[in-house]
Amino acid sequence: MNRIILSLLLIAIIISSCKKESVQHINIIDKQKIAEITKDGLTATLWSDNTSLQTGYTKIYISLKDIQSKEIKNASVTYLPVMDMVSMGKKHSSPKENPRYNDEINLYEGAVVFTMPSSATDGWQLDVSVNGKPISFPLTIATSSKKSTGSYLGTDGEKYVVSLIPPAKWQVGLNDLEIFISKQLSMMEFTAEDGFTIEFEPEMPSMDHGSPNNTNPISIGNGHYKGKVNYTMTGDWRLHFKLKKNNEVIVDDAYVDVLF
Ligand SMILES: [Cu+2]
Repeated sequence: MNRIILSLLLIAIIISSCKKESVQHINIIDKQKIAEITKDGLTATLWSDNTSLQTGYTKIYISLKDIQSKEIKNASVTYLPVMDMVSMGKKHSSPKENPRYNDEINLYEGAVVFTMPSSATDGWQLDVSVNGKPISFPLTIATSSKKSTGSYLGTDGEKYVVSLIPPAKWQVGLNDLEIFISKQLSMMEFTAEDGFTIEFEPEMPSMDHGSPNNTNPISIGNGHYKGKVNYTMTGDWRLHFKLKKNNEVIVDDAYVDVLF
């Protein structure tokens, strides 16, 4: 009798531990679905980290399925963000990073810097090319509560877009700081810009002080620059970036605002 109870108990333990394991193996996508289009047997789904898209540097993920609902992981995918400014009779693009397949999340991962919000008349679309086939997603872009990107005319006559890459979370003390710099080549073309040295200064405008022990962002390639910001308290912070080339100031004060 005792043996039967013991073996039943053992079986129960095995079953429950098996259950636990299978639950852990389920791949949960913690992304929000933005839009989905099926065209010529291809289903393309856009995903984001947030429920709504806002101005600033924004990760945009995409998943692709064929007509048999099989994941397509090896397509060549590009993004072209387009804003149609009907009120001014012109179209323009914005900085972007073409998506690449990320095995850890089973999604293609790219980014777009939305430089302005949608309005009643002017709207954004994301033109996606999958192995040369075009799919166009209309998007609504809200205004970010804090300025997280800006366009600046450099002393070299070039136009630059400087954007904060939002971290998952800010904390009091030292934080990783990453920004993305692009040069505007034309209304429709932007390119990542690596050649700057950057002087960085955080400021608390409401209290008229900065903070010590910050690290200037340095180029890590593809227009990305990485440094450290030291927040001595929570509240409103303004991050000032002076962009230099060959010791010459190109942009005196590119800045973004942070509240946490
Ligand atoms: Cu616009």
